[in-house]
Formats: sequence, C-alpha cells, structure tokens
Amino acid sequence: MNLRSLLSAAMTVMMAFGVLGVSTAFGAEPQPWQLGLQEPAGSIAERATSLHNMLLVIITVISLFVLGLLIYVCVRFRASANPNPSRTSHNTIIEILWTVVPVLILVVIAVPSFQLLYYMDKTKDTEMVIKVTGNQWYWNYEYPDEAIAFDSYLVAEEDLQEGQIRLLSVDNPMVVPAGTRIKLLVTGNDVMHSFFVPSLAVQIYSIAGRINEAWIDVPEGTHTYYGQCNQICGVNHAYMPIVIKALNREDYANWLVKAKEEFASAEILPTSTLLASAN
Ligand SMILES: [Cu+2]
Repeated sequence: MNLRSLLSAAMTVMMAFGVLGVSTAFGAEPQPWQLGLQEPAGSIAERATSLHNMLLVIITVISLFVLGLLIYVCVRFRASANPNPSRTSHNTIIEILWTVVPVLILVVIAVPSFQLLYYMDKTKDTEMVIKVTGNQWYWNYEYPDEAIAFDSYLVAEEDLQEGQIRLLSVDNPMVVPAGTRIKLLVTGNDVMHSFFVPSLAVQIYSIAGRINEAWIDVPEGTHTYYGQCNQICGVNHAYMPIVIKALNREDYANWLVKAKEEFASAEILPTSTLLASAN
C-alpha cells in the first residue's frame, strides 16, 4: 500500500466516524471530525436542512456537468488533435440555453428558499417570549412574563464538571419548556454580537439600540442545544457560548420556581413594551 492510498483510506475512515458522530447525537453540539450540519431540532432546522440537502444535489450536478465539459474540451480540442481551431464566436441557440437554464434553476431554488424565509419570519405564532442581550462577553436572558433575568457565563476550563463541554458549557443556561414555540427578542448592550444555535437553525444579530425578532420551536424531549456568538465581537468572542436547555413542562415549572427566587428582577420591561420597540 503506497502513501497516497494509505492517506485516502485514513480519510475515508475519519469521514465515516465524522458522519457517525453526527447521526448518534441528537441536536446538541458539534462533534469531532463532524461533516455536514448538526442534526436538526425543530421544524425550522428540519426545513433548513432539507433545503440545504436539495441545494447540495443541484450544486453537485452543476459542478460535475461543468467539470465534464472542461475535460471534454481539453481533450477534444487540444492542439495536437485540433490543429486548425474554429473561428466561431456566436451560437444563438447555445447562448439562449446558457441564459435560460440558469434562470430556471434559480427559480426552482427560489421557491423553497422564500417559503423557508417567510416561515422563519412568523414570530407572531409563539407561546412565550425570551429577551436575549449580547454583552462583552456573555449573554443575558430575560423572561419578561416571569420577571426574571440572569447572566450566562462560560464555565472556565479548570471548573468544568463531569458532562460539561470545554468552551461550550455555561453557568446559567437559557432554560425553556420542550415542545414550545418561543419568540426571541435579541438585542445588544455594547458591540455587535450574534445569537447562533446551529441545531435549532437560529442566527440573529444582537445590536445595541435595536431589538431583532426570531423564533425557535424547541422539540419535545429533554435536550441541551449548544451555540456560540458568531459575530466577531472582541477579544473574548470565542468565550461567550449559548446553551439552551429544554425541559419537560413539569421540570420547567420547578426550575421557574427556583429561578424566581434566585433571579427575580424589578427592572424588567413587560413583553408589550418590548414588542412595541421591536423591529
Ligand atoms: Cu459576541
């Protein structure tokens, strides 16, 4: 076995493990050697993933077609096989085809793409509201209807406990009831941040002086979803992860009782005031 075939065998094994890693973990976090997207959680992520899969097929077919054409002209019209090149500079049929066919492909892509865009924009059909504020360099979560608010900081490497993930675990995760559609009102306190949780397919800018709306539908089941700030926001940009912990209704109610004791805040604006200032 020569070096090249050894390397390609090693790559194949690593890719297989990467794919396995993705499929065995539900939603949650990135996996070592992961290829592709994280397992989708919720209807938005499922739609985004199927759009991505459809685009992947289209783009692969186009790339292979163009590659085939290139190889064909390189071989068929090489100098030794074709010593007297043609002087043709126009061909109406081909020119119409290479204009119309890409337009049709774009139209085919636009239909599901706009459907998803408008679906993601339907923030009004939600059951609860959480206000998310990006800070240098941590997140603050506010539950306006419960009058609680708390900061969420990265757990330092030396303080990690069993089951916690380096650079992704936080002290106080955003806790949500599973099987709920949640409106997120995202804003910032200083520089631009971005609230990004790949498995829930939510990514929205957090900008001081503005409130951006997004929604997530957290599926049933107790799961933890991990994300990160993905707007380069300063020296500790890499150290402000996002953790969304979904609990069943009963556990969520219990958490709420404890959270109200710990995180009660008198300064919280009611949802109606927040929504009135949302963009
Ligand atoms: Cu940030």
